Amino acid sequence: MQSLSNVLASSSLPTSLQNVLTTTTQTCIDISSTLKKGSLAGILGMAGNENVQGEEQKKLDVISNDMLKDALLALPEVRAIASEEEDDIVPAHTDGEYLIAFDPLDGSSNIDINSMVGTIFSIYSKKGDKPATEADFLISGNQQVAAGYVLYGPSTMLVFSTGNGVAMYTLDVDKSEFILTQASVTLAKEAQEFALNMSNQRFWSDNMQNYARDLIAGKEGPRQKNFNMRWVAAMVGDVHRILCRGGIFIYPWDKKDPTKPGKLRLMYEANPMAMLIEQSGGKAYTHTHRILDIQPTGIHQRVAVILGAANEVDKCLSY
Ligand code: AFP
Repeated sequence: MQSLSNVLASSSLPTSLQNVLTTTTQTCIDISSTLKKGSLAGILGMAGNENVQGEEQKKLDVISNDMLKDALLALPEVRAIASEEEDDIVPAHTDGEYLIAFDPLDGSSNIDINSMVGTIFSIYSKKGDKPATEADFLISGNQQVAAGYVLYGPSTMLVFSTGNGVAMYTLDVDKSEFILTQASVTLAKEAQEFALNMSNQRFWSDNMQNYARDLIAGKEGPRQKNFNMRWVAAMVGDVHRILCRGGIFIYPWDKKDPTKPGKLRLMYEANPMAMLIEQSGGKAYTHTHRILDIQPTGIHQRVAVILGAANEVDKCLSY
C-alpha cells in the first residue's frame, strides 16, 4: 500500500508541484479532523457573513477557507490563490509559480445534517514578474496542471489528477496520511443513474425538461431503460459517486435568475471536476461548450454543468 508522499516522490512531477499538492492535502487532513469534532468544537452553524456570491457563510466555510489560505500563502511556490469564499484573489509570492483556485467546503449546507462535504482544488502553473491579479486566473480549465477533491464522508478520500488518469486515496487516520486505494479510475460510457435537482424542473429550458421527462419514463419511455436517481446536494459527493459507479450529474441553466448562467462556479467546481471526469473517460459540458475550453471572464463565474458517462452526456446534449 503506497502512501501519497511515496507516490509523489517517485513521480516525474516537479518538486514545486509536489509541495503544493502536499500542503493542500495535508491541510485537508486538518480540515477533516476539525469536521470530525462536529458540534463538540462549536464550529457548526452560521458565521453571520455572506460571501461575494450572496450566500450565507457557515462557520466551517470560513474556518476551512482560512486554513487553506494560510497554508498555501505561506508556501513559496504559490503565486496567488482564489477561493469561493474570498471576494478577490489573494496574491502570495510574486516569484511563485502556482495559482490555486479552491472551494474550501463544497456542499456546506450538508454540514449541519452530518452529511457529505468536500474541498475541491484546481492548480495552474503561471509565472509572472508582478504581483498576481485576477487576470492571471482567467485561463481555461484545460491549462490545469492538477485538480482534485478531498471528500469528507464516512472515510476521508482524496481523488486527483495531474493529467495522467485519476487516482483515489483513503486517509489512514492513525498515520494521518493518504494511502493509494485505486490507482486508475475508469468511468463507464453508459449511465444507469442521474443526479439532478428535480425540484427546479419548472425553471429549466424545454429541452432539459424533455430530457428529464424521458429519463423518468424509464423502460416504457423513448429511452427504453430504467434510471435511478441520487442527489447528495454536494457536487463533490455526486461526482465521487459517478467516479465510483458511473452516472450523469447535471446542474442546468434555469430561468430563476436569468443573470446567472448556472449555479455552479467554473473555477472552483466545474473546471476541476471536468478534468477528473475527462481523465477517467467521461465528458463535461455546459449545454453549449466543453467546460475545459471555456475562457473565464471572472473568477466567480457560474456555468451550467452536464458531466459524467460519455454516451449519456452526448444524449443529454442531443436534446
Ligand atoms: P453549498 O456549498 O452552498 O451547499 O452549495 C453546494 C452546491 O453548490 C453544489 O455542491 C451542489 O451540487 C449544489 O449546490 C446543490 O444545489 P441545490 O441547493 O439545488 O440542491
